[in-house]
Amino acid sequence: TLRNPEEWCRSFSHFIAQCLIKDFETRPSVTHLLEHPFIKQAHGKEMALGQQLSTLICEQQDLGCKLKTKHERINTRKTLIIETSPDDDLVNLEFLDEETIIKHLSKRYDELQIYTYVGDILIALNPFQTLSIYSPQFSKLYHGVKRADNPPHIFATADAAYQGMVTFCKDQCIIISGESGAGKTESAHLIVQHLTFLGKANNRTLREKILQVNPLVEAFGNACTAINDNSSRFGKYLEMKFTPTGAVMGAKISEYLLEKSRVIKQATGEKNFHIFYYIYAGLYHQEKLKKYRLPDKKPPRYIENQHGKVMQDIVSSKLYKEQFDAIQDCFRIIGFTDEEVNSVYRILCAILNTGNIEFTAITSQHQTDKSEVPNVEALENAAALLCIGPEELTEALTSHCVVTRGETIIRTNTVDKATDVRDAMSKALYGRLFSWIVNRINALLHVAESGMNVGILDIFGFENFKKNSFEQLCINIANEQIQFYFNQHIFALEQMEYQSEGVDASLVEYEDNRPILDMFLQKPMGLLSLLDEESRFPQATDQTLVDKFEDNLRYKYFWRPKRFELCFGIQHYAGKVLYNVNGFLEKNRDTLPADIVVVLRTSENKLLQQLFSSPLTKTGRCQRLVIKVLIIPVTFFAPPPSLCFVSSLRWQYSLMDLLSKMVVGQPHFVRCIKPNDDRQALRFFKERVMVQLRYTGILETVNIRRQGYSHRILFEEFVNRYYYLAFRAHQMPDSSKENAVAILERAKLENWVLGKTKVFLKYYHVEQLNLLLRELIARVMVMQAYTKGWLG
Ligand code: AOV
Ligand code: MG
Repeated sequence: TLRNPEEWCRSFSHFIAQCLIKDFETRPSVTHLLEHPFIKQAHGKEMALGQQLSTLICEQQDLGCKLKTKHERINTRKTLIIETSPDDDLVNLEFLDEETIIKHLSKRYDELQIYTYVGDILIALNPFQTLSIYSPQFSKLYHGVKRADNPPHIFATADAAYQGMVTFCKDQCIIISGESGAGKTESAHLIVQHLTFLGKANNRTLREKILQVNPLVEAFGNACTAINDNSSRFGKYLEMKFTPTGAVMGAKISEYLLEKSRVIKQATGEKNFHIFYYIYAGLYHQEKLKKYRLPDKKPPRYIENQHGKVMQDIVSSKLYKEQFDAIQDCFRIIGFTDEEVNSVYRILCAILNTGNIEFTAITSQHQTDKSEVPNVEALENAAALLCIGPEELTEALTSHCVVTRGETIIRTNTVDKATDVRDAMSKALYGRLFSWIVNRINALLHVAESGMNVGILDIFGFENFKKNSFEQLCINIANEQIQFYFNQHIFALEQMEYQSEGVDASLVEYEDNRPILDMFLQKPMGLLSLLDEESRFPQATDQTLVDKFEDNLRYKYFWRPKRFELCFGIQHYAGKVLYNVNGFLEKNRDTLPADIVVVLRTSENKLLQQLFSSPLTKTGRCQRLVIKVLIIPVTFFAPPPSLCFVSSLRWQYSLMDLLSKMVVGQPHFVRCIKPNDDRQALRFFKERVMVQLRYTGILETVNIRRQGYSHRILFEEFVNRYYYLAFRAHQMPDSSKENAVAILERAKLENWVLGKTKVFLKYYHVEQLNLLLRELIARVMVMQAYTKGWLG
């Protein structure tokens, strides 16, 4: 039912259409299509359209000698060997154990083949060096072709998600996991890069905007840690939105659990969020430190490195200055107004000044709990940048209101209390500013039309430092959740389905981390519930908290070391971690005094007003961030249905949201592996890799991918989806088991299995079926265009 050539072009099987449009960009006339050898052949007889076309495109476009000599091994290092090999997919190996897997990965890593498949899962070894395998030429190579035709690549995963979305009109999600520094964030960037290529809208501006999203939010949400110079200190879920024909039309980003405490304090050898260094160096070079009321002799305390690094280190860094310019470009390209950007800078500089505010005790005969600000300049600077009165700010920092029996009493703050209030204000300002930036990006990249999306999940990786605190606990629990989600998808759900469908497939044993998750999340006696409960008692201390944990958590994954009073240990899926409870209660309470909110609301700065516009509770106090209980529907984790997932409010935006989003899409997994801890290229430490393979269950994954059937499709859905392959368009066959078999046989597939209600397929079957379908649709459409005379 096509009406005109344009429509034909538009609705032509996405893969083919894009290739053609690209190829005919310079000669747009439809009649020119006739000259294309592909069309000539199509007019002729049978052909494997997709395959031939991709070869043609490869030949015609100048992809450079590398791609032309696709089967020629290029031995110079740093150059990808564009040659497929039997160990591209570990599932293909005849003999398999841990040693063999390591041997192959190590050999591949030496040859700079950092990617390897385990069935449909991609293993990515961190190369710790720049590789030349992400150029536009490579994007073209990984575009709608059969996966086995090219070596494994992160682009192939992006392509699989994209093709899955276009072919089945189903949302997809790509889950990237791995420990800190393993390469998740880099992988996420590469996926976004390739998806923008695949979904190439004619709108170049949109593409550029989307590509600026990651650098911008990472400037605010990433920092240098002991493990990774660009460590993500928040979880990020980026959804790329596409039209039904697969053109990119927008993006949406969700943030999870920003590590706000970093603003006020960093562990030894670590740094604050990147943006603070960028802005300080940038303003210094633009000679604007004065305008933003920043000290020019000594960097502000929040970014002063504890190891005596001085002013010069920050301002002489070319990188910081360049990054500041880049961030300004990001803001501009995405569409922030100058006024907004200026407000953002003012708030950042206000935070830096706030950190410089000091307190000293006023001791008089009657009072010992009073404090004052000796360095008024820092306070005045902060107040001026925030457009609030300095007296009001001083009041809010050094005293607080208490309402008892309808009476308001003003109490003074001790030095410690005032310091806490100051830091709480800095954290709140930064946290809210970060959320505002994310929301603003979403508004600027907003798409009204409904479409489909590919989501990319990149969270903070599993962490185990010398000293681990509340932040590491949050990060590691989130990673436990991701591991659980992986296990559910790869093992549990699959095996349950074999049983219920009466399919005989040998069960693979795997390490189930559900008991550890129960220990954290169960109500009312899980670790998080206990923490929330203790946070409610004003008299509670870190000591009472850790005692409470010990008394209540009777799990083999929990222990209390004798030598360290305020510590407890957890046996996580990825290893043992010792946590120090110092500051746990305060961090969990995450309170912001109402007095601060009240004064910030008086600001004349529009952005600041917005940041603090959420309602106060009836008592006049700002709503506390703890002790609100949420129940995550158990359907997120299909079996078993008995468990309730409970979490405090600060988790509302993290795990629950994160998992609920992922659950709706078809998942694709990327497992990042760190080959060494020295961040050195070409160093493959067997032991280190072995540990990661073990705890991520790679060996078990190989087994289940080899024996198992990763795709289980209802007969009805299967017949609806693929009936073209065996029936004529007008036939509309019943969605019966027999018709499903007819399709499978016609497609000449082997090794599939039938259940009671579903077809059980290996991951490569689906790829084959989709390719056949695409070729067929393309063929039909070319023929239609001919019949209508558009091509001749
Ligand atoms: P992460 O996201 O997994 O850690 P990153 O993606 O930040 O780790 O990677 C750490 C570093 O490894 C990067 O800064 C790069 O130097 C290098 N790297 C990773 N992947 C590649 C690649 N494909 N090509 C070149 N270099 C790479 V964390 O966010 O700490 O959990 O919280
Ligand atoms: Mg990261």
